[in-house]
Amino acid sequence: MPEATHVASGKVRELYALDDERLLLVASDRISTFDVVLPTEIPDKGRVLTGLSGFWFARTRHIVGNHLLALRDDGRSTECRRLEMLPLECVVRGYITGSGWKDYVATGEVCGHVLPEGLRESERLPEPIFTPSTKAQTGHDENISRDEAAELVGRERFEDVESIALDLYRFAAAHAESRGIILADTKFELGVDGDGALVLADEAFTPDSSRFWPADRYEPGGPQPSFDKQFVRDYCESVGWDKTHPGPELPEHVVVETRAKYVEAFARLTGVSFDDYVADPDVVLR
Ligand code: PZK
Repeated sequence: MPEATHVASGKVRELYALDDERLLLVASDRISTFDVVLPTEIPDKGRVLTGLSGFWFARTRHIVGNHLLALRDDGRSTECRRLEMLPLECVVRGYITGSGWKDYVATGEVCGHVLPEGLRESERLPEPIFTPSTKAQTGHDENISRDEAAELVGRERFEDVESIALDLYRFAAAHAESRGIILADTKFELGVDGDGALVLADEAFTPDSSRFWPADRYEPGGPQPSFDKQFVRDYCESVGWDKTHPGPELPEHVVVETRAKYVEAFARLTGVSFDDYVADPDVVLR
């Protein structure tokens, strides 16, 4: 195997080129909260997220093809097809929270979708909505209207993207709900392959790219506890951190509890124990 060339760094992931056609996506154990990467890692977080993406790629192929070529034995590295990425983030919201809630409170709309009056924070929407955003190189992605998104990718392409995005969300949200997890919203990236076909890339329906809420604690009318990061957030709030770099070191009990939440989400969603994944990552693809 020739040496891999580093091509990009995300907050918690690295991207390498294997050759002209293939990339290697490596998920680290780093964790970010309030947009800051913390100095303490969560053991196995990268393997949990890589395994979850693999699981969803295998189960959504009837909706759209994806970039996955192979999961490596380390459980955290994905060999994938190199694509031409669309210049937009595909966001689907089934619940009104985060920047969608902010926009709704200010305007009654999110990305041009006029929403019913009187929604409460975190309430389920009558129908999931596609709310694309721009890819910010630094800082926050910016929500854009469907018309602006259509200009970025072309009208016909836009309609395919929106329809695929909504189908993917509906499929994953129904599966998660049957396992006691609300998939409040999700963000993913699509690329185009050499034949001009749309392809699901990057990570898919992981806790880093989606909001997972425990269904048994769902209470609209305010922000919801996060399935995976709530211990981290609560600890960071308890020490009075000002949410600027650098974040606080996490104590061992917060690391242990948070790792357990990731492993629990993995097992609930995939039906596979995390130990079985570690022994053979391909188990999530079958
Ligand atoms: C690609 N990113 C974002 C992710 C980073 C950066 N299959 C693909 N083909 C071409 N480009 C990409 C992908 C994928 N996935 C994804 N940037 C380019 C990203 C992780 C770490 F540094």
